[in-house]
Amino acid sequence: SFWPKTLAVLALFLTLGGAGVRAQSGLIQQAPARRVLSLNGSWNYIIDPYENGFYDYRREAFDQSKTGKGGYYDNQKPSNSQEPELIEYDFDHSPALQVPGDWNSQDPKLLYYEGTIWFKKNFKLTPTAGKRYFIYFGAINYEAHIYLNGKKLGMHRGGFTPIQYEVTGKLDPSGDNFVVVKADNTRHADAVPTINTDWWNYGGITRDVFIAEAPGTFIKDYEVQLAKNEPGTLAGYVQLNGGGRAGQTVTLSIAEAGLKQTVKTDTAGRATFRLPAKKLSLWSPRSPKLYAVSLTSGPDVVQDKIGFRTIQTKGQDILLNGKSTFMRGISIHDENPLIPGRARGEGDLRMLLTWAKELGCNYVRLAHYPHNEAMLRLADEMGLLVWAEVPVYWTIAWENPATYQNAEAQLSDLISMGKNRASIVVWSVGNETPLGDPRLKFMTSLIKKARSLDDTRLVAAALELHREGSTVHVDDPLGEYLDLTSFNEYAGWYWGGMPSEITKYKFEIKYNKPVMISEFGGDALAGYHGDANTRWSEEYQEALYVNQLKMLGAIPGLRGMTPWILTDFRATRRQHPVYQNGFNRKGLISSTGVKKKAFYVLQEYYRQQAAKYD
Ligand code: GCB
Repeated sequence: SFWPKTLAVLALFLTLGGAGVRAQSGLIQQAPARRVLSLNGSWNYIIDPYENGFYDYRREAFDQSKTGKGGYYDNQKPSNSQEPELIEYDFDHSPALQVPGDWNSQDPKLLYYEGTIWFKKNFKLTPTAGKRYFIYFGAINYEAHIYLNGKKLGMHRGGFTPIQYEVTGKLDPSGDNFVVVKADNTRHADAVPTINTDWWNYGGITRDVFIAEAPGTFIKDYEVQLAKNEPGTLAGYVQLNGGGRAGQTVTLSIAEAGLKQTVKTDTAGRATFRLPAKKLSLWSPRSPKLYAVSLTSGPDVVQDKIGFRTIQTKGQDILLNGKSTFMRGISIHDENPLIPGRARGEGDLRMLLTWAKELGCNYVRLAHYPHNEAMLRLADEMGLLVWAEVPVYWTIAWENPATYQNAEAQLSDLISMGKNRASIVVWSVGNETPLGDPRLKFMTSLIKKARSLDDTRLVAAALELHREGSTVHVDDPLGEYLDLTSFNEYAGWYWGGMPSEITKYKFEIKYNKPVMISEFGGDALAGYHGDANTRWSEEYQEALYVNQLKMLGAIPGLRGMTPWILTDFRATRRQHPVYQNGFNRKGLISSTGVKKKAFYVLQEYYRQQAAKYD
């Protein structure tokens, strides 16, 4: 018939158009700090490569059918009747995986799995009248369909940003509830990221899950930062959500600094404040001062720990709190090489950042996608500047509007998640994207979006270069729109001969902006030794770092770098059976936690830079 098809087309249009991609309009700030019920722990799972739990045998989705029933999200159990129904799945007798955690590193048969896995968890929660409830997932890779007590809450695409749904009125008054997630990590050409990347496609519920409780009207969103170009002024806003949000008073207080201001919300429930704050100790890597900030409105109180600093560029300088700085960085994936799999908790994250500190870093590039919010908070606490990025990587479907919407939604969620973190100084809109007009339009739109959401931080992207003889040109037209000239540069590994030969290269850089080398490096198998020309040896990587640092030292505007990479990490494209075995070996630290020789070369260089700048 006509209608169902039209509706299906409409639904498809809405989904592809992005309306189905965003789970919500704006994330709740500090959701984990509210009264929460954690849903971390064991979740029963069912591997479902044919998606039998989602489609019937005519390939019609159960959750689109008249009854909406029939899918695994029903969590059906045989009744006690004399003629029990045929049910061909049973969550309660299925094995369990730990959440948070990717599935690949938890069961050898799932190492390469790409497709659907269903997860189910029972929980006890008796809702209190007048309270509101929100279910929150830190991240699910990649496409997630989420159901509570058999009813669909929504669908979300994007493997690295939080998902949150209001469940007020949907919890069972008896207190017995269950949540089912269909997680599907199938790669798609028009997805963000696209089919081809150089990291493992870890699937599953990879970050924390909880239910947060809030009063009927609550502080949903806020920003508390120094005003742009006015380091002596605090500015920001509070957004209330719920009935009666207009005309409410909101109090911002930073007791330690003796700061307090009470403001009233407008008809939309938004209140803005501005107050002189000349005596604040500014946040910096050397002194990562965080203030206890409290926001109060009616019965709702939110506490946060926030640092205050300024970041700007002037000519080729990067000014942190007005002072020229050199960003001694390292790139990091959201992966614990020792598992190996996605970092699962604060211990893993602290291990990674502690290694970065040991290297002498004041800066980390959290590549190539949004990392855990806990990582951003740790960077605040430990004193590390952060480059935060969205997975607009390599060959994105530049001309597909739905792909753009998806990328923009991920960028918006990243900025929403990170806007109160002093550590974050750079929003990166992508990595090594190929030149072309559709790409330029896509990327400049993302840059515009980032600036519209946050005009206090720098916007960058990891660009590429091209060569003519021994001249290296950096003139990507995108560079015009960015605050940094940041590019990846693999002399001595992918091009340019042996490490000892690369110092002959000279850089021609089109833009008068601070130069940031977003990547360089080469593979070394820890414990494999040879001379400086023996590829894969620690000595080769060591020589590569020595000569890279010499070569880069000749760039007058050089103001920082994030070599590739802190630790070895799993990557499907790395097939060499002796040296790689499914790992990218560009780590300065091996997959067993051993520091390679090049680690000490960079550490010494950073010691010298720190002496010069700090
Ligand atoms: C790059 C990519 C990074 C890769 C790296 C490599 O340029 O940005 O994701 O892992 O090179 O090792 O080739």
